[in-house]
Amino acid sequence: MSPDRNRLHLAIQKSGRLSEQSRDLLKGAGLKLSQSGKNHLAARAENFPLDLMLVRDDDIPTFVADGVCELGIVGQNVLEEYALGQPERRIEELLRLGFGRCSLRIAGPESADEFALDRLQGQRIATSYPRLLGRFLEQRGIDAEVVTMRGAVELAPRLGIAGYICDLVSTGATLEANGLTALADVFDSEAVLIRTRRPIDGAHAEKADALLTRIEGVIATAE
Ligand code: PRT
Ligand code: ZN
Repeated sequence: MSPDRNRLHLAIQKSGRLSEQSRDLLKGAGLKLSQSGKNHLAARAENFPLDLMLVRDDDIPTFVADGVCELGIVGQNVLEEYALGQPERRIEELLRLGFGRCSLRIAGPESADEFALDRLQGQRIATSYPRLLGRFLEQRGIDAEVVTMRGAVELAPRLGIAGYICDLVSTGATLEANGLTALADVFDSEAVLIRTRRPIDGAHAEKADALLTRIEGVIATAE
């Protein structure tokens, strides 16, 4: 997957909650996309000098920060969790895209009216977003232990790993199915278009601006 430097590169999620809407957005912007590359790790716009890199969403900030891809589409949750671990901001958020909306919430087995943030003092909270949760707790002076899990966070209370969880919620069905209630909002998120802060050379910068204008047009009509 060595990038063709004559073309612009945009990283999107290969398969998952953001994939289809990311592709639909680009098609809406008039791009004709074709599969290419082994294992479908890349796709090409036939009518615009743009290659898509199809990757795991967690890798998108790294690709864009390093300038391997000039642009990317990713959830603000993944972007901010990444950025909190970096000393310098190497990614610029260009545009909110209006899909992939969700909230990172603290949830637990009690009801919301029994709950106050102070109850988290000294507790264990399981999450895949340790930096976002850590910032939230620190800003509120709560001393709790953050337990990092890669997935299946909603099982942590039942397994006795942690008393509370901090996970993404959209419909709330997963929390309900696990006997958990949302208790506090940590971070609201949607998909965003991002751009590297590394210098993009002249011709590429013009292409990136042209693409941004097209995408802005799609978003403006959808609003
Ligand atoms: O393989 P890859 O690493 O690329 O994908 P992934 O499994 O890490 O991510 P994926 O496809 O699940 O989510 C991609 C992005 O979609 C997230 O980073 C968010 O920006 C956004 N998004 C929007 C969500 C949700 N809604 C969401 N509900 N991501 C995850 N969930 C999960 C949540 O973690 C929980 O398990 O869905 C469950 C809760 O959903 P409800 O509807 O039951 O509340
Ligand atoms: Zn992921």
